[in-house]
Amino acid sequence: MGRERQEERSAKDRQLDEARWDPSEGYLTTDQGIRVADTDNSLTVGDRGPSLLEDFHLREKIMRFDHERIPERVVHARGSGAHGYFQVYESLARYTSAEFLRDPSVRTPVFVRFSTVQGSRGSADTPRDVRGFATKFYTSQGNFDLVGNNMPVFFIQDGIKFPDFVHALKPEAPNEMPTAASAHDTFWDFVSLQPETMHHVIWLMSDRAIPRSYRMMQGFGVHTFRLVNDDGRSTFVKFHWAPKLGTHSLVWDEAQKIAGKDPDFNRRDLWEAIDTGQYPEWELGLQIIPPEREFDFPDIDLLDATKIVPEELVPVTPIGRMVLDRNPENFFAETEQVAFCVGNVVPGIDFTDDPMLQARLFSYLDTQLTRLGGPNFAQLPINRPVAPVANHQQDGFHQQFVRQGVANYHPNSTGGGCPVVAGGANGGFVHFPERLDGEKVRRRAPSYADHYGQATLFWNSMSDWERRHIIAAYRFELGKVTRPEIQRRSVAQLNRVDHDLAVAVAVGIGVSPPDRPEVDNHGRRSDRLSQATAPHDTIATRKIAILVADGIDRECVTSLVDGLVARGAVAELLAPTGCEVRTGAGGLAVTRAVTTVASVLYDAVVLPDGTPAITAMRADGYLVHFVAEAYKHGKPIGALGAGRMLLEHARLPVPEATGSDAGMVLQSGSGAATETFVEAFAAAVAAHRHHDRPVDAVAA
Ligand code: HDE
Repeated sequence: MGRERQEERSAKDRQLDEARWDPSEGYLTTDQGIRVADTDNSLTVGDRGPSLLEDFHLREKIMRFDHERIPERVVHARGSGAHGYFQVYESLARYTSAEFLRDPSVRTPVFVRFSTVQGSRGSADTPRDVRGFATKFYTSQGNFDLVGNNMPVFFIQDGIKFPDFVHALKPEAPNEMPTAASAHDTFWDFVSLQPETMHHVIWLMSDRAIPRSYRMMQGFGVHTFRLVNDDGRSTFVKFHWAPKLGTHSLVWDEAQKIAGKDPDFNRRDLWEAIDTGQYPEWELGLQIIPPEREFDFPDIDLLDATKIVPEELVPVTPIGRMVLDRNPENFFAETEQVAFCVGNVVPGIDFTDDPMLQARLFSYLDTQLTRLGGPNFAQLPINRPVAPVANHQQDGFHQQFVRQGVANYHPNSTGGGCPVVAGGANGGFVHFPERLDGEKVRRRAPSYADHYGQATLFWNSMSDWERRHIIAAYRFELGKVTRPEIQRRSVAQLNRVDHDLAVAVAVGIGVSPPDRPEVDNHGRRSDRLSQATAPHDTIATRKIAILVADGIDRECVTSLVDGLVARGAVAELLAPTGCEVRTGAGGLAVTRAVTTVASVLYDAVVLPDGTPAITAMRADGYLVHFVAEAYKHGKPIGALGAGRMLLEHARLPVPEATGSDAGMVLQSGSGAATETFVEAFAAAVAAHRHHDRPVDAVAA
């Protein structure tokens, strides 16, 4: 059976192969297959006369162009996708009858789409925002969609509030501003009036909202789901994706500048990593909660999407690995047309009564009708399951198949009774027979009442620098709010999360600070919430700028490149122009002119030895700014030999001679980079950012 299922991946590939259309050969034709003799000139009466209606090629070409756009997603409009596979480590048969979670030999094909939430399809990649992390598993039993985010909670507890929340978050109605930003009145008005948002808002104000890369962020299913095994036993689970490269962020000043320098920053990063064979990987983990423990967690209702279950209470069990190894061939056909649906589950995975999850079950199917123009979107190549499809659904806009036979109803005898229903024993989906009893009510459960405790938990769990960033983010966002009453109300809400936080934010935005705590901080923390506790052990795929100019020391540069590339980093030589630079030992090719990029697009910078080169760089404002800005953003900076002169010129605090301090790594003397230097510099890059510097881009 395992061998057969190895075929699933190639089955999906074959589907996509069949859909592949290559118009790059042969004659140009109309949509009707008629060869076109001239596509550059309309049919006119005489050289300068009016165009003729009978010009079918003109009419068709313009008509098709006029209708190229489809409605963008209501939320998560800006996204980037990739193909790959998922493989479970060992059978989870004791928890689930889902085949793809029971057979470790199976590589289940997946398509993942990452996204921002607020901005339109053409908006930049790096606003302060939640990131979507949606995965479609094409399993042998049908499609399973895990439509998650990079934060483990959501703003609201009941899906009926989603339209209100999204209206408040999106650009404001009169002027469609601001694009891709929550820093405006209606968002803060809503969240300050709806305290259940407090927990997610503090995540949004943290560095999680500005991931360095889609490849370096966690993913969460958010809701509690059920796994159901062959015996019908249900187990509650929460899904967690952990990136192999660690969880890393940008700093806010940098994120804003990237939005101008390279609005496609995260999209390009994902594309290039896959294109160069550095395939991103995540480990899928589960928090596994047996049904008898459902009510074991004080202040946490498992059905409340604004709450986490801290990993100290329920650890994450790793269950499998996902690798993304193929870029889409056509953005529109794949990334834009992919239709995720929370309701796509396979036997062995089931829902809970979380009212957010329940509302989503309706919304994701419904929204595609408008976005993809009718009910046949599951037939699109990117959405088609690898499992066979057979039913009595028919017709509708854009039907792709020519249905055979007369039996389009059930029961039938005209088609021999087919297709037949499966029943549980034959793999039919049987809903978990949850026992329910209750009155119809419109009422929020009392077990959902604590709106602040986990926001406080998050705040308590942060390192000093993470707290500084959070304060700066609140100050930035609320500083942009124009109505003082919204600012004051927001500070009052924060005073229920943590008094010091509220005071720091109030002072920053010019609101009178609260004089005493509204509630006492409970003092609890969960260390896994801090990015400072995440592993920092690799420099794989980090982009390192090596600044060069005429007169740079060739041996120094090549030893650096070799040492960094050997550790998996991407080293680029940036020079004042795109021409090769002169060295004592011949010309040296450069990657690109520094003026086409900026320090914000790199993880670290190195200044190799070479007195003539460094002397010239000191007179180049672009290069001096490059280094100073990298310093301000906490990035590792390496300097060898004469390289330190540029740091001194930029008035940066430089460690004495050889050594390293707060991510500044120096090697004195001339010649090749030593192993000791490369090792120390790599360690500084692996640490990601150095927020312990006297000059901080986000001092709050
Ligand atoms: Fe979504 N959400 N959502 N959402 N969501 C959509 O579906 C919705 C929620 C998430 O890359 C829409 O196909 C409601 C939570 C992602 O294509 C829409 C509610 C989480 C994506 C929709 C939520 C998400 C969407 C827009 C409250 C994290 C992008 C286009 C009940 C667990 C999927 C579409 C992609 C997209 C509705 C809340 C994640 C309108 C009603 C919670 C990653 O159907």
